[in-house]
Amino acid sequence: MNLLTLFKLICSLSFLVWSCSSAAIDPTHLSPPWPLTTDPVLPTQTQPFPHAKPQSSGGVYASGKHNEDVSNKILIALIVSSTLLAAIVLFLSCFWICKRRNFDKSNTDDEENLEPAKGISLGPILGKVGSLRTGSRKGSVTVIEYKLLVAATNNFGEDNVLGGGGGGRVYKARFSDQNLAAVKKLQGGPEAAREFENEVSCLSKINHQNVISLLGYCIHGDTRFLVYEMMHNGSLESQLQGPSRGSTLTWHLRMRVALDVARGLEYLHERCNPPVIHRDIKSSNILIDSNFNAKLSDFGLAVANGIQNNKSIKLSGTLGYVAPEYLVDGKLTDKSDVYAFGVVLLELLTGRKAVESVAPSQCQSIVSWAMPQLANRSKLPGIVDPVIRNMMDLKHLYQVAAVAVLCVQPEPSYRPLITDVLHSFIPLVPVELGGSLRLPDPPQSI
Ligand SMILES: Nc1ncnc2c1ncn2[C@@H]1O[C@H](COP(=O)(O)OP(=O)(O)OP(=O)(O)O)[C@@H](O)[C@H]1O
Ligand SMILES: *[C@@H]1O[C@H](CO)[C@@H](O)[C@H](O)[C@H]1NC(C)=O
Ligand SMILES: *[C@@H]1O[C@H](CO)[C@@H](O)[C@H](O)[C@H]1NC(C)=O
Ligand SMILES: CC(=O)N[C@H]1CO[C@H](CO)[C@@H](O)[C@@H]1O
Ligand SMILES: [Mg+2]
Repeated sequence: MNLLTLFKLICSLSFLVWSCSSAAIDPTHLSPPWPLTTDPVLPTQTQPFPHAKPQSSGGVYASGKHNEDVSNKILIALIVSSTLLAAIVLFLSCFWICKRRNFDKSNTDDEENLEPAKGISLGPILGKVGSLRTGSRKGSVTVIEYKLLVAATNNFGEDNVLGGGGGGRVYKARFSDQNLAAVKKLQGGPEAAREFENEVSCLSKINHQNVISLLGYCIHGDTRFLVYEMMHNGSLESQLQGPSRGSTLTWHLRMRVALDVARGLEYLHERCNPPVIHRDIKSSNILIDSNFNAKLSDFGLAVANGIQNNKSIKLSGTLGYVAPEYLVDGKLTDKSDVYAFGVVLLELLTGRKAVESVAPSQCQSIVSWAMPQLANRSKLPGIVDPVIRNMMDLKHLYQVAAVAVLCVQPEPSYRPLITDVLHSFIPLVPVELGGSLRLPDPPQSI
């Protein structure tokens, strides 16, 4: 609504007030002073009808019964006009509040849009950390000053190390009391540079609850830094193989991790355009936040599905998780991620590592170890991680084992799509953890 129509509305309303009151009260019968003209709130009412006042002030005094009638009319007129007045005031203030709100909103939108352009200072990253926590905005990635990283990580001190893998170490960074982040330091040649570029371009386009958020990056000489949201409960691998040995991971939490990973992969495979293949799904690349949300990380190897089967894509991945057809022929599809998901599922079920060393210089993959026992219902409970053994519904265990068997099929076309996997996990995860399972009263521990 524009201001002109508003003005017209007010004018017609005030005219209505005036004509109502003059209809109820014959001005010639009024005793002075004319009540409405003394009202300072509606000074304009005398303007369009200047004759009203002289008429009223020169009015004839009535008496007796007729006088009572007149004061009744005045009362009615007063009630009607003050009601209308109140309505107008209310309407105007509503309109004003709405206008203000819209104005404020568009203002903050502008600020948000400008934010990434400002770059390079502490302000944007802190704002970004804050806004990503609410999960609202599709982030573009900020360049972060090197000296800021040095200060936040205590000069990359030993005490700040969160972990380390093939690429480099990961440090805890504290930008302020509230704002923690994880900084991955990548050193090395063109290989690392390519993975860095790949990860930045891939993650800056993705905003999903089960994919890690990239807050920013930094290039300092030969060294590159990726700054991620902090994942307080570390990786799935450290949860399973670390000091707690998976004892904090109940059956339902494990099912939730599987569901979250499937959700992240479903997003990459089915809802990204072009579809993305992660290529490095493994328990150390599944990170867990303080609410026990699981998210996918390490997109350095991720490729768009369009360039699959390109022989010049270097064969890479992690032993134990790589699908056989990819290892043998370099054939790469979304089913390679499904295979790796199956391996992670076996880790969740059994608590074992993807590759165990059974003898000096001899390894056994979890797939070849578990396969013969997964298909036999009487053997299955025996291979479940001892810390959760006998703590789940057996029917659920059979179902999860069946999904795992399908995912690690050597023939890719026998493996399910991640969408099908995702839908089979939803009924196994309690409602409070993001699934659809309603636990009986009293609630079992989750
Ligand atoms: N955003 C994060 N928040 C908290 N901890 C993290 C974060 N990113 C990584 N880590 C920790 O750092 C460890 C090392 O991660 P990194 O990705 O460098 O190595 P990796 O996954 O073990 O092996 P690879 O180099 O093959 O990926 C992880 O296992 C995890 O414990
Ligand atoms: C295969 O990948 C290389 C580099 O990764 C690229 O130059 C080439 O065009 C790709 N070929 C096809 C058919 O996509
Ligand atoms: C399943 O395992 C049990 C006990 O180990 C064994 O007796 C049985 O023959 C197995 N069944 C099949 C179908 O392999
Ligand atoms: C199982 C586990 O490690 N849980 C921890 C996850 O992180 C939160 C917040 O840091 C801790 O309170 C939990 O104990
Ligand atoms: Mg990793």
